[in-house]
Amino acid sequence: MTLQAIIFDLDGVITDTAHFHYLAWKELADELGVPFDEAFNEQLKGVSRMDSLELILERGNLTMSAEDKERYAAQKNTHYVKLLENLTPTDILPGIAELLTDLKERGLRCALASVSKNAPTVLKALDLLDTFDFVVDAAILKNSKPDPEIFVRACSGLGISVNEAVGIEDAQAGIESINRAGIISVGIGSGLKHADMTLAGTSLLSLGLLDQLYQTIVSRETI
Ligand code: B16
Ligand code: MG
Repeated sequence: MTLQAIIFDLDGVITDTAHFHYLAWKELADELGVPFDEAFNEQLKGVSRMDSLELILERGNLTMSAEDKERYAAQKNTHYVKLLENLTPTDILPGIAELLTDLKERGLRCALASVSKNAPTVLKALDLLDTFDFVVDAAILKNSKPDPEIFVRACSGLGISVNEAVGIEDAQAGIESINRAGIISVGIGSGLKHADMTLAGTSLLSLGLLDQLYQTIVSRETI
């Protein structure tokens, strides 16, 4: 078996929009009087907009009508989209452009597995819209990460099986999603559990390293 594709998370792997999500949620949480910090924000990574709002309301012991939830979620999104206006290709995280070029040259494919409905806007701002062979449509997802749905869909979209890919994520929910899909997982950042390999930052990523990880795990499993 050989490695056929790399599946990327967006926020925190391709670019640091994770910080923009943080700023937009923080402003809303402050308005609602709900304590909000980086540690709590970790729980929102890879979680859909509405599920994120539910977690914030739960933390503040707040209840509100479905109508108000829609309004607050839209308010957060307007702020987030405003922050995206500053995004340019220089915001692609270190090592990612090189990795994308290398995998194309080697004939491998790549997919994007982001639960963000703004993913196409972000890719456009980064000038990466045509780079990905398949982008999972966040609008049709039934479940946020850590459910494996998004990574399974990414493999189906590429026409490969889950044991022919490596997935890269910066959030714990994302690592769980990759693992539950049966895909080899690479974590970016600190404090991540259960990843097959963890790197401190995207600059440490290389196709050689991912291929080596893949070969090591596949050969171990076929013994
Ligand atoms: P939107 P990912 C996720 O993207 C973010 O990590 C998460 O913080 C955000 O709430 C979610 O997208 C939904 O984003 O509000 O833009 O639809 O990590 O899966 O790339
Ligand atoms: Mg992420």
